[in-house]
Amino acid sequence: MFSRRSLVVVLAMMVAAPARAHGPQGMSGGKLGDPAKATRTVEVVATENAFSIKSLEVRDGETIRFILRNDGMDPHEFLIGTKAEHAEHLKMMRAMMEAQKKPGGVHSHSGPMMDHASGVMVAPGKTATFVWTFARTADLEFACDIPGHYEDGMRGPITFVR
Ligand SMILES: [Cu+2]
Repeated sequence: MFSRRSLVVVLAMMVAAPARAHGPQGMSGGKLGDPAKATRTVEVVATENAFSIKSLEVRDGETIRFILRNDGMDPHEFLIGTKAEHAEHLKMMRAMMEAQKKPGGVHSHSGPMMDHASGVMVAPGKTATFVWTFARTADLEFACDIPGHYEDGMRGPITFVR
């Protein structure tokens, strides 16, 4: 398993990136929303390794303000994407963590993964907000794709009620 130190180093770099919201390129399920159009607020608390919500029901076109509070000791993220996209993102995260463990490993993190916002990464003790407008998508999930966390159950289905 990855050490807590390497996790914190990698994630600290990610959190320090200019765009706080991040997600891999091509994640689907909608787009970043206009905060003025948010019609609902959903509060989510993250701990090791679980979210306070187990599933989420949304309407096609609905704009939701998510407030993610990290009550844990590790960084956590809350990302929206399909099951397949989370699996792909998880692979990238693992590769980054492996690179970090090698001598002279990665010292910076940039690239497409940081350029697209489909969620937020939150440091321990912090709270972050992001607004998302949903578009009907099959197999949509919210999840924390930090290696180990997704597997521990930091994920839940997003279903469209109409
Ligand atoms: Cu997590």
